[in-house]
This record gives sequence, structure tokens and C-alpha cells, in this order.
Amino acid sequence: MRPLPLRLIVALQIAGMAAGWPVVLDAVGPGSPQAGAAAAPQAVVAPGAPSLPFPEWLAQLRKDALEKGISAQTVGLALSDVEQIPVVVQRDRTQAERTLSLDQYLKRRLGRKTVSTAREMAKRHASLLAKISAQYNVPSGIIVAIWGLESNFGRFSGVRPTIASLATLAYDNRRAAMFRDELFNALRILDRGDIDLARMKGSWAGAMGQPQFMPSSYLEFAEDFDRDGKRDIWGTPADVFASIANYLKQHGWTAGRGWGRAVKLPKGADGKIAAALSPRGAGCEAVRQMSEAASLARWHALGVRPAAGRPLPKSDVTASLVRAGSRSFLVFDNYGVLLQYNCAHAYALAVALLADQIPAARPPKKD
Ligand SMILES: [Ca+2]
Repeated sequence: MRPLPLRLIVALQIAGMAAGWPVVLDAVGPGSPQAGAAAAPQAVVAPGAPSLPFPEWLAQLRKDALEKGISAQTVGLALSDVEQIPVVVQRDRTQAERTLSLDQYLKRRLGRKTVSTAREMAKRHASLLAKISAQYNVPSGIIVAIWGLESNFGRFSGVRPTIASLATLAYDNRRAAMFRDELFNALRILDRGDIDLARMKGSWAGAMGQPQFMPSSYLEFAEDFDRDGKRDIWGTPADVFASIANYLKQHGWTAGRGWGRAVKLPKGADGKIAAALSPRGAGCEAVRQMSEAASLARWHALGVRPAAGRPLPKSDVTASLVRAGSRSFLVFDNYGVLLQYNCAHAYALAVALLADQIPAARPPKKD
């Protein structure tokens, strides 16, 4: 049996590091084909040459879109003058990366300024967040933390035109089928009138708006919370927060359970734990690295104790161990929901640890 993964290496794009937020965020998002900021270095597959010249390929795409029921108006508007964006393919191929330890990564992403901005934003939107949190049964702190990490609290959600980015990646051979599907999904969104072509922007890899939803996630999980008929994840806070909350709710967030706790392990615990519990072995990479779930009583028997403060809850919840750099965590099922937003421990822990520092939103008191 292999010991639990002892060290998680986090790859960060160099440009993203330099810019602080924006480029890191560029590729992060639920369902995003790039795990973005937290992606493990990825093998680059040399693509074959596209079989058709781009204009002919585009003509065929227009035909296919019409056959899929997308309106002639949308096809004409969105697919007439599309040009490839060379930098998109470049980003997809080269993904300049360097590795940071998870400790370094968390330190960078959870600086004092981020925490204070998160608290300020939670206060500013308290009334709305309280309402959404109650309706979807997702903590407001988690919503704010995801929003903050995905778009720097709404300040940056990507400048790439989504249709052109997806067309570029669909024409490229590396993952053509997946991006072609997402392109059709993006056209469906335009067809519904949720957003104008000019405002449909996001990351180079197609993740859109402040929650950084891929078009397929948008179609499934975006919400029109302010009921103006448009699911505006680009500029309407009510829709942005409710869409994030809905994504988590639909992926099984359980109210009142929290995400997990920082723990400390006794000396020499690794061998004992590795012998007792295997890594999960299935799911996305970050999930595979987690231990099997076990009862808190079992963890207690293995010598695992809370790192500080609150004791482990006395309940029948099960937890998995996540080893992250110098730190260890026992995580509950809700942590797995965060991994579904973006399957990387660096991301899920950043969200969880930021959320822990944001007081729950309460509606303002009425006089
Ligand atoms: Ca709306």
C-alpha cells in the first residue's frame, strides 16, 4: 500500500504570479478544462495539423450549429467574423509553470489584503448574501471566498471573447471535441439572450464571468436571482452569488456540516495511517490523493488531533485526511464539493481557509 501523498506541488503560471490575480484566474473554473492556478504540470500533446483551413472549418461549424437548432441570427452574428486568437493556443500549449509548495501558494493567495477585502465585501453585500445563503443552504463565507478567488471579488473575470477563444480551441486538435461542445453551449447561451456577444467574455479557456463557469456549467447551474430574465454572471452580484451557491447546492453541499478542520498528526503516524487507510484511487486527481473516509473516532484512535482550538466534533460524520505541505486537514463531504468546483487541493483549501475568516452574513437589522 502506498503511503498517503505527503506533498502536494502546486503549479502556478508565472505570469499569474507576477500579476497577483488575473492570469492565475484566467483558467480556473468549474468544469474548466484547465485546472488553472492549481493545475499539476500537464504533458503537452503535440497536435496534428487541422484537417481543414480555418475558413472552411468555420463554414462547416456554422452548418453544424444550425443543425443543432441554434438560430440563424445567432450563428450569423457570432460565427461570421470569428478569428483565431493565437495566444489562446499558445497558452494551451505552453502553460508556463513553476511549482510552489502548497504552503507558499496559500500564503500568496490568502494575504492580509485578500482577507480584509473578503470581509469588506461580505459586509457590503450582507443583505443579499444572507438571502442567498438561506435559500440555497450554502454559507455566505464560502460564496464570497469562491467569488474572491475566481474573480478577485468581481474585479477581473477575463477579457477574452468566449466564442473566439472556444473556436480557436475547437479548431486546434488537442481537445477539439470538448471545446466544440462548449462552443455550441456558448451559442445556446447567446440564443437565450442571457448576454450579448460583446459582453460574453472570460478566460482564454472559455470559463466565463465572475464564477468562471464553462458554458456547460452555465447552462446547468447559472441563476437569475434578481429575476430580470437574464442570468448575468458577468455583472449582476445577485446572479453571480446565486449561481455559485446553486453550483455547490447541486453538487451536494450539506448545510451545517462545515468543510473540515486543521489537524496535527502524532510523530510516526504516517506509516500507521497508510497501513490503515488507502488513498481513494478514483475520481479526479485531487480526490484520488485523499484517504478513504473514516469516522472521527477512528481518526482519534490513530492519534489525529485538532491543530488548535475547537475539538473534533463528536458526530457520526466521516472524514478524509488531506496532507498539504506542512499542514494536515481532516475534511468532510463538503470539501469534496469544493473540489468539484475546481479539482485541486490548493484551490479547495484556499476557499475553505478564506471562508473561515469571513463572518456569516446577516441581514441588516431593521429599526
Ligand atoms: Ca438576472
